Amino acid sequence: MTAPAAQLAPLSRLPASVDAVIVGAGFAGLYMLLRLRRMNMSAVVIEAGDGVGGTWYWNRYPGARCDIESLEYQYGFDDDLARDWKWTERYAAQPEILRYIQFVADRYELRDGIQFETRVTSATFDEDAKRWTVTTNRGETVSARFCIMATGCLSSARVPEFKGLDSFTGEWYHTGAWPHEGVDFTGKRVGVIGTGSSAIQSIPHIARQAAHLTVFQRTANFSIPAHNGPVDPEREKEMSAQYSVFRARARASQGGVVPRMVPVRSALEATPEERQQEYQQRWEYGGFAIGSTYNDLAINKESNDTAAEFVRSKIREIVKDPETAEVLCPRDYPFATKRLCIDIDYFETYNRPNVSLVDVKGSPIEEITRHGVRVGDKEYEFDAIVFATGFDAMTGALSNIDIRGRDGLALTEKWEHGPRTYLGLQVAGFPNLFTITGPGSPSVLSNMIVSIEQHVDWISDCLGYLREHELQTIEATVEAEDAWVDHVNQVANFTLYPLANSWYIGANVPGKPRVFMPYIGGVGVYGARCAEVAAADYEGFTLGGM
Ligand code: FAD
Ligand code: N01
Repeated sequence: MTAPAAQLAPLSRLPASVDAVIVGAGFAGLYMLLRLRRMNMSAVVIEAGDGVGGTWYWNRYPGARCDIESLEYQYGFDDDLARDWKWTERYAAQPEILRYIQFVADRYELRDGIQFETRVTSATFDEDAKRWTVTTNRGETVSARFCIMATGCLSSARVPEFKGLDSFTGEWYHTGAWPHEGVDFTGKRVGVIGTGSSAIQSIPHIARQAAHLTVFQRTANFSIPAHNGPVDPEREKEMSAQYSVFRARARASQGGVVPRMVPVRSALEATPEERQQEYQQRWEYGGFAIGSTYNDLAINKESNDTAAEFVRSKIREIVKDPETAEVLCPRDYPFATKRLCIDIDYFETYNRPNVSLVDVKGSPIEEITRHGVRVGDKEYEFDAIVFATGFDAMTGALSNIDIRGRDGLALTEKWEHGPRTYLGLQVAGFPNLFTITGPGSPSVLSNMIVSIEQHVDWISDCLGYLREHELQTIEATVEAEDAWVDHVNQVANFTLYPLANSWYIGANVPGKPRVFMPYIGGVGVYGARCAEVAAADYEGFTLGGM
């Protein structure tokens, strides 16, 4: 997806030395740059793509949109920004979110601080100089006091290692690296591999264009209708009048969104009729609301089963062919312990005559052939294949960079048995390296913009503290890191989440260590802990002098 180093010439725009290198120009990298500039620190952003946007730059597949409502899925650091930008839909589509990020880049004049079309290949800590040397695929290097990874949790798109992919004579695409000019599937025979969020969003669109669409499903997923529509003008008015007040409530919440429909009891305390009514109410409301119908859905399997059965009953209601409906009914994991999918007409799409579903759970895809996909002894012929096969999540983008800390220790070696961090912000042995929404932080289990802002604010305050106290380095201690990793695991094991073979646990990448990566304790609890650590003069970190 990026040209090899040998083909790229240096752009000679990178400064030789800065206070901070920021890798990535998505929501995280842009806000980080803004904060550092406001502190009069010199910083440069290095970005592989040729524009800003991160996720919203790369994921241009048809149907891509947010699943956190637009009014919440935006920056909250500037009330004027929230007032000046108007979202059109309850769940904004990718082009609109990308326009928003571009608007932000222009409004705060950030573009001249970003070098595009450049991939960071290595980052090495020099213990004597106490500086990072960051190298790019153009052969350039930058020396920086701080190295801040804003590389994204879902930015390392992954095509499974299918035998024979090179021999396929048709076109193929990955949802996470979609061509900018779009793809016209009109009249084509298309195969989609995968039924996660990206597939669930794109399948209805592809089905409307293609002559025939075949979906290969390994694991059936829970999906809830978005009931998308125009932004509610009343709510828009209320929120944009004082956005920071709403954002403060989101920051104190479990998931990083302003709590509504707060659950007050166990599913088992409700009668079957009450449960039916309460699930139905949230199904009609749409989106993630159903996940918080009761307060024990994430921790009690019996309660969880009631939600799972409700969704299965909906699938049977929508999908006309009973056999197809049964294949689409998720049974392999508890409700919402993989990322819940939010859709527009997903299950309805299987009622179209030009759509068929192939269950590859028992009989996996054997190979990609010259003409299509082989499952068992059956070959399906296609003009195009779409890999909606997800990402090497949370650690993939970091592992792609040769990051070396003290004594030349490679991050990949340190994380051989799974990622270890203190608060998801720092790694022992890697001074002055920060990971925005790193493993061990709420990140992907939250409204990510809220988590990104909380991390960027914390890192900025930390760098301000170091400067004020004339300190050169900050590094997580091994003890603090060990304790945090234990805590992250304990909290995860208290829930039903580890029962799912999800990307949260690395299960989608063969050979990846099985470790529950995000912190499930909640955005509010986590933010309070980070604040306490800072207030206690960065407890759990070693601070180094000049
Ligand atoms: P990213 O947006 O991933 O940006 C990281 C950037 O770093 C990329 O541009 C990448 O090119 C660059 N980069 C990585 N490695 C290198 C390198 N070595 N050198 C140079 N550049 C590099 N979250 C939500 O909370 N709500 C949603 O509704 C939602 N919808 C999503 C929909 C899709 C299709 C996907 C894939 C994710 C979604 N997410 C959602 C998660 C989403 O990733 C975050 O919300 C957010 O956009 C992440 O921003 P970021 O800046 O941290 O990372
Ligand atoms: O990726 P995924 P995604 N043979 O990993 C299947 C965010 N997001 O891009 O489940 C056959 O979820 C795999 O099967 P299985 C969101 O956080 C948000 O869809 O491993 N199938 C699965 O069905 C989301 O969770 C939105 O058995 C194979 C699919 O490919 C995250 O990004 C939209 C296979 C991958 O699903 C990732 O979503 C899009 C194989 N060898 C993304 N290998 C919103 O709605 C993999 N699969 C906002």
